[in-house]
Amino acid sequence: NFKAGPDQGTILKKLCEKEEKCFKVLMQDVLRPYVPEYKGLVTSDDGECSYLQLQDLLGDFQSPCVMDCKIGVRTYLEEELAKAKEKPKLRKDMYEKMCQIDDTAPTEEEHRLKGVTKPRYMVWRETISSTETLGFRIEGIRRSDGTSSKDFKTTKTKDHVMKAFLDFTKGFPHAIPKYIQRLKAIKATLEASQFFKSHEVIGSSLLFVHDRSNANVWLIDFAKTIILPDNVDIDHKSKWKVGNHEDGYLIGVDNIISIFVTIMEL
Ligand code: 4IP
Ligand code: ADP
Ligand code: MN
Repeated sequence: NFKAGPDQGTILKKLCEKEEKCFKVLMQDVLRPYVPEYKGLVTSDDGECSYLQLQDLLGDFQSPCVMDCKIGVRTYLEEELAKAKEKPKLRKDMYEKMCQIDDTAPTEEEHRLKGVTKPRYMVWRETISSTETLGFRIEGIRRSDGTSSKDFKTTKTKDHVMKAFLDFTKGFPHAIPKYIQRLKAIKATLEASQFFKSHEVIGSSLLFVHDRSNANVWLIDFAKTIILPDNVDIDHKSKWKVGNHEDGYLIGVDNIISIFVTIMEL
């Protein structure tokens, strides 16, 4: 997905200033062991582009299996919602992505306009997947043979998700208790984290990685993680209402833990 970094065991991700800010804070937070190490900025030779140099989380694995789960009940910023309300911008690409999955999903008007707003598309994606109900969704899985699948857009029920987790860990039973242990540590650390207390975490993922001998989980993708306004506190599990900034992050973590625990007891 990303370019290899100049230092061994690192990758380069296109700079997003919000994300850089998060990584800087995270390097000083109790969550540090659970995110890729941030090694600073790198500029391309022509000086055109800047990149975040991050620890390659796959670096210590041999033929890793990788799963990306996007966490939270909401996948767009309140700011994007406000913008769309103020001046609705129709997205043809999102309308087309919608039709590809279900050509009966757009309303008559949306069909006529051949466009939908971004929040309309994002909310629809949340409702056809497990995001709305379970607080997370599977974005993609890569198997040890290198083949990958992004075919989880309509994976919605607990049962359906569990089947996908079972398939992901098939042949690697040692990974399941390791994932549970790590997720419990992540949950406890989130509850103690000043970063987590002060940020709205949107569109971020948990990255699951295992091979024949190891398994681990990290928090990644802070491009849409933003600091909360001074007067706002969230608990990351209360219902989101416009303006309250809740993200449902802990709902997702709890449900993933509970699904892995169910799998382990099978
Ligand atoms: C994508 O929808 C993802 O939600 C992207 O999030 C999002 O980028 C895209 O918005 C949206 O079109 P599909 O997954 O259904 O293709 P991510 O980058 O985490 O995958 P943002 O910038 O919101 O994160 P646009 O506006 O970038 O197209
Ligand atoms: P984007 O903001 O473009 O969605 P992400 O940060 O979510 O980018 O990363 C996209 C994918 O790249 C992830 O699903 C994961 O497979 C891979 N990835 C991200 N960060 C790392 C990392 N530090 N090490 C290894 N792979 C990573
Ligand atoms: Mn992203």
